[in-house]
Order: sequence, then structure tokens, then C-alpha cells
Amino acid sequence: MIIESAEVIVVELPLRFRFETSFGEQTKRIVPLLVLRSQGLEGYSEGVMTPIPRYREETVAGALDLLQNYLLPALVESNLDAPSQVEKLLAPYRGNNMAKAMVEMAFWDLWAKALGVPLSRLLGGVRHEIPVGVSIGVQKTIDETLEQISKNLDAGYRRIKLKIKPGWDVQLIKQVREAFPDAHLTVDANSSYRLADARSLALLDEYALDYIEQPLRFDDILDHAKLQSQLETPICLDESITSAKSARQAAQIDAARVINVKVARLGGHGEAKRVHDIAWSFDIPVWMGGMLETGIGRAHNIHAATLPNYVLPGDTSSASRYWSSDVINEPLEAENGLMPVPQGPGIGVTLNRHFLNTVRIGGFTV
Ligand code: OSB
Ligand code: MG
Repeated sequence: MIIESAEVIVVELPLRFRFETSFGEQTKRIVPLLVLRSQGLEGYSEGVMTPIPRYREETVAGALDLLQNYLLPALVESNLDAPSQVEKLLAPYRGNNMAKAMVEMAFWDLWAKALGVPLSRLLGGVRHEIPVGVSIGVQKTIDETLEQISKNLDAGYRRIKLKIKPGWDVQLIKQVREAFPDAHLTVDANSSYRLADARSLALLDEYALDYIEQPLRFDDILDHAKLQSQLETPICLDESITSAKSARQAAQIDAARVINVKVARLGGHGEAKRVHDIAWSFDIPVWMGGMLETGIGRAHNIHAATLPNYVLPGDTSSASRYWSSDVINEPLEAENGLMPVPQGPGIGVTLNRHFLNTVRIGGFTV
């Protein structure tokens, strides 16, 4: 299959809620979308990097430069016979997983469409719907948090993840647990603690959390293992897992008893599947994370989460929670905490070109 052209469309979309984490707050997203074209077909993907690098290192500006001047020129007019060949083509470029993931993921969509099958089938998926929960940001008050939780449990979501940071942790979780004794609860610190905080984090052991996500540095594995030896609550790694290698090393030293897989953070579906497989071989359950995706990234994530070791509810909740208008034509809505996998070839959703034109702030063609 020869890639005939690549188009990047940058859009700006307002979020329906203010999303506050330990690293800052977000009220909108700047989203680069990629369209790859071949034989009358189009493959789609979404970039999850941010204008300011507060989650991991990648930025929108850096990704656009890399895509326009290196990654897409390397791809266009190449003849590629499998997604693994795209990975090979991108391998010489170090890091920049999210930018590389855009290329690899759009190719998977295109490839699945050329074969006329849903992406989940090509990836080895075994589910037609995936269990989902919600990620709730830091709120102004504990009462507001309780209200949010109640609303989302009533909507059928299967687990509640709360963002925490030093000073917004034990008191919050104590009150939440009292109000919701049976809920599946987790917390996500987004790297806001240090190993020296082990004793205060151990205070959370009392509240039967399913796991604590990424308490320590975004690039650390070793200190997480030291922390795990002082905690009952399982540690789940997010930011620190950037490859199958880091997943294996975390598993080998007991730094992660759960793994949050984000296809985009890992550089694409190929590496995400290898992380899934390694975790499975260590009996480590995984779940599909999220980066406040539009319908394009969300559909990719849903397909990837159909693999057998995605046994815990993920962050891929209904698109309508995030957006008043989405960039795709189809709804992606969970019911009773289950997100249906879009059927039809590839990721199974289509771009709403009319809406895109109203929110487009830039882009280019290669
Ligand atoms: O750490 O999982 C995270 C959003 C942006 C960046 C990092 C994270 C998140 C979320 C939200 O927790 C997940 C979602 O609802 O898409
Ligand atoms: Mg996280």
C-alpha cells in the first residue's frame, strides 16, 4: 500500500468541564488530527500532546515540526505492507512517542479499512464492549466532588478515579469512602509526591482503593518499587510506562501491580499490544487510559481495549462528557458502564468535515 498524501488538521476545542490535576488545569484542547490517504481510503488519528509539557515532555509545536519535516515525508510515497513496517520507519527517531503514535495509528486505521475489518479484529480483540469508569479532576470542595461521584455512579460508570495532590488526599478519600462504601475507587497523583511521602501515602491504605496511580516522578520506576514495598494499595503506573521495556522492568521489580495503557504515550498500537502481553505474562491487569481525546483518539482506544487483559474499567467514558460537539459524526456513548466498540472497517467512525472547518486553527499537507 502506497501512502499518497498526509494531511494534518489542527483544531481547538473547548472542554465541557475545567479539568484540574496536580500539574495544572485544562479548559480546552489543541488537537492535531492526521489523515493518511491511499487508494481512495482515509486513515485517521489524533495527537494527545499538549501546548505545555506538563504530563510528559511532548508539545504540540514540537510534534507538528517533527511530523511536517521528518516523519510524514519519510512515510509519504513509501510502499508499506504492514503496520510493523511503519514502526520500523519511525524507529530511528528517538522518543516522541505521541508524534510517532499519530503516524502508526492512522496507518492501522487505513490498513484495517483496506482489509475491510474492524481495527479491534486486527489487534486480536475479544470484546464487543469495554468496561469504563470516569476520571474526576480536583474540585473546589469535597462536597462538589461527592456530587460529581454520585452523578457518575448513577450514570452506571464502574469505577471512580479521583485526582489527588499533597493537601488534597487523605481527608478527601476518607469522606468519599464514607459516602460510597462499595464503589470501586482509585486515585491519580500525576507524579506529585516523593518517596519521602511514603508514610502519608500509606494512610490511604485504610480506604480500600483499587490502586494509586503514578504517585512519584513521571520518569521513575525504581522509587515506585521502594514505595510499593511500604504500601498495601497496589501501585498503577501511567507516565512512567513508555515502552514494553519499561513495562517489563516495572513488573520485574514490583513497581507496578496495575498498568494504565495509553496507546499514544507508547507510540502506537504495536507497542501498546506488547505492553498488554508483557503485563499479562506477569499477571498484571491493565486498563485503557485517556488524554481527554476527541472521537478519533477515543475510537482507537476503544478498539485497543478489546484485548483480553483489559480487565479493569478504563478512562474511555462517553464523548459527550467532554465535548458539546465532537469531530466525528457517530456518538461514542457508554451505557451501564459499558462502551460499545464501533463496528465497520477500521476505527468505525468518520470525520465531521463541516464541523472541523469551524474549529480549524491550522494544518498542512505532505
Ligand atoms: O493522568 O490519566 C491521566 C488526562 C490528561 C492527562 C493525563 C491524565 C488524564 C486523565 C483523564 O486522567 C482521562 C480521560 O478522561 O481522558
Ligand atoms: Mg494518570
